[in-house]
Amino acid sequence: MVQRKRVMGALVTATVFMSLVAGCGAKTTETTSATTAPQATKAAEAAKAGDGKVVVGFSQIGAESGWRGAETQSIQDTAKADPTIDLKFSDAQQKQENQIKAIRSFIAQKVDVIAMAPVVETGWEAVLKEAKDAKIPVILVDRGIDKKNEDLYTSFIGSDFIVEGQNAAKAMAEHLGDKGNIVELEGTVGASAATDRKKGFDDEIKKHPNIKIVKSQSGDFNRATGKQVMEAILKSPEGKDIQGVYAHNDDMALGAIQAIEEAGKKPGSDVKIVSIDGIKEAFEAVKAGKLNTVVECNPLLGPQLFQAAKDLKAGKQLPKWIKSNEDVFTGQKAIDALPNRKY
Ligand code: GZL
Repeated sequence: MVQRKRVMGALVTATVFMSLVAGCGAKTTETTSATTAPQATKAAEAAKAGDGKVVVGFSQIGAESGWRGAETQSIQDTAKADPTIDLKFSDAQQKQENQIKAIRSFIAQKVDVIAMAPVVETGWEAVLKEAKDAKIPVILVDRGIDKKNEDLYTSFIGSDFIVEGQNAAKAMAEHLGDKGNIVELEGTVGASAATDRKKGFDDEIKKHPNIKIVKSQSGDFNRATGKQVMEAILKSPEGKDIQGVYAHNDDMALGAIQAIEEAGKKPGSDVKIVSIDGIKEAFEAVKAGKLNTVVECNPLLGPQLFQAAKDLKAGKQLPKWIKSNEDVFTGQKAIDALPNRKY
């Protein structure tokens, strides 16, 4: 009788554990009702260990741009295609507090690796210290955090935003014939991608004294917001004499293009446009003569992320920065590349 009770007790424990793990959206193995006590415990243990899989908790910012959607797709598709990966994915809807909650949940689930795209650079110290205390390595994806917290993450997989900004400035100077007034549409305030794209562009454009940034404002990496900001600028005194727009991402550039057209001007000719990301729609806008240069920023980071997670689980060292290779596309080069663009 006691033996039966013990078996039942173990089965209940395993079932409860499995439903908890399943509730977190994890891929779990099915346990059969015929499982006896020792096997039930083994099944529960295996589920906790992710069946020898590499269990990665990823905190995604949200879905603010075409680029972000492409990154999410890459990460989810790569995990789906790889049976050795168990991905726990969380969408923070642009809120840092949701990212912090997700990271705490990953710590509680004892994942092997925590990955995150930090919406802004600051405010991560406490939660990343908790991850460090729990001996769970952290990989930053596509955005960075405060340099003073470099010891709180293992590796950053992403672009050199300063170089992207410099390349955008060089292209803008070329398109403007080295003179003119420009508007800068900045990304999310406090995001490393915005801070560094601004620094790279503004420092480079200083080498062209006849080019003036007459207005610089955040459009939050979002198309609708980018359009609204551009509409307001075009109605302002500074907006009366604009020859160029530099947008920190394609979505804001595409919003600005709409605003410029609605104001009766020709984007791509009256107003030169340079943006960063390289989503397909931006290449199509170049082909339509409405956008002049696209600086590529690679969002297809899924393969690199999961290779890095596997390497960490295998005890390998990672470089502090796994840098993306990127290109700059102007005019015919963009048109020729369009058919092969993957995002
Ligand atoms: C860049 C990434 C930026 C993209 C935007 O790595 O963080 O965030 O440029 C996205 O499109 O919103």
